[in-house]
Amino acid sequence: MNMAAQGFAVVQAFEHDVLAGLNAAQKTLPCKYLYDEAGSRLFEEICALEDYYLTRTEADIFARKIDAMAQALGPDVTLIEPGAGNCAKAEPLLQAMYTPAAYLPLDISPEILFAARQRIQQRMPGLPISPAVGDFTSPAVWRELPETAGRKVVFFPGSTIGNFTPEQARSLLGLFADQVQTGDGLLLAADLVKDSVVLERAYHDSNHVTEAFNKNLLHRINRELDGSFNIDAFAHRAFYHRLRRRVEMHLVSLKEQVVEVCGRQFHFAEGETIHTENSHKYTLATLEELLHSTGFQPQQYWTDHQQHYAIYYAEA
Ligand code: AVJ
Repeated sequence: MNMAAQGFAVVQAFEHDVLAGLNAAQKTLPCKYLYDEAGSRLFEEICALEDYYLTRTEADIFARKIDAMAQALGPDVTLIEPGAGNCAKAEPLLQAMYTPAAYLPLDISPEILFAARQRIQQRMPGLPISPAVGDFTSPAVWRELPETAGRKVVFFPGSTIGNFTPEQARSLLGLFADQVQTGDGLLLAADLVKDSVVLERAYHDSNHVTEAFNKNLLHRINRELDGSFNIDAFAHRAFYHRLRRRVEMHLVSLKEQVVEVCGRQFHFAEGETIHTENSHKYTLATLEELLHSTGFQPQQYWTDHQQHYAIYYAEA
């Protein structure tokens, strides 16, 4: 697909998904649409918040254990990273790895991806880097990656797996498993179940950045799909659902109202919500179960002293 056709397909998918989501009994918007340019910037702001422990906890584990991880991965490995973004996490790992064979980052945002490629290429001139642009949940984008000899490791940090329901997570790891051979690896990070106060504070921060991040989706619909959302008539809500082991993010309608999107009308009762994101939490046991169910054998894991967060290395 050329860039213009791709852009058109992306707009159509957004329109289709938003209309379908707002027509559902429980109104829902797919969380991947939170990450447009403004949303990605807000998410970066979230990552630096005191209340949002995930990013710094993960960074701390990487900082302390990067050599052990590189050793577990082994020599001459091709590192494949779905949702790589600015590739900031892969860079120190590639530096610590023994003669990495290649780096294949995948992301929906070409600008960020190609800027990152240039940065890493400068610092590691001998490393072959082949970025692919697209949605990593779609098998098509994986077919764009070049064939490589030798072992491969899929690198999936950031607790991105948390955005997927257990069923979706199984099919995503199944898709990863389809890309690798026996003995190849998966380095997977996930946020762990913990005190609900800590969890809820991370998604309802006192700086209101997560609120802005959530509401940005309504701004985006107004802009791109001719929407009439009155942003102030919705509130940000985030709560930990103990049985589903996930933080759910919603936008709550503060009054009865009708909103137009793409010329269609949607009715909101007072208190009705749009479910915008899930952030699933794992225990070491449920994470290992997920890995096993998709054909990966857990080899080793690393965690912080509070066991807030875990990074697993598993092999197919
Ligand atoms: C990008 C999925 C890891 O679930 O913690 C953060 C997204 N949403 N605050 C997470 C998010 C609101 C984040 N992940």
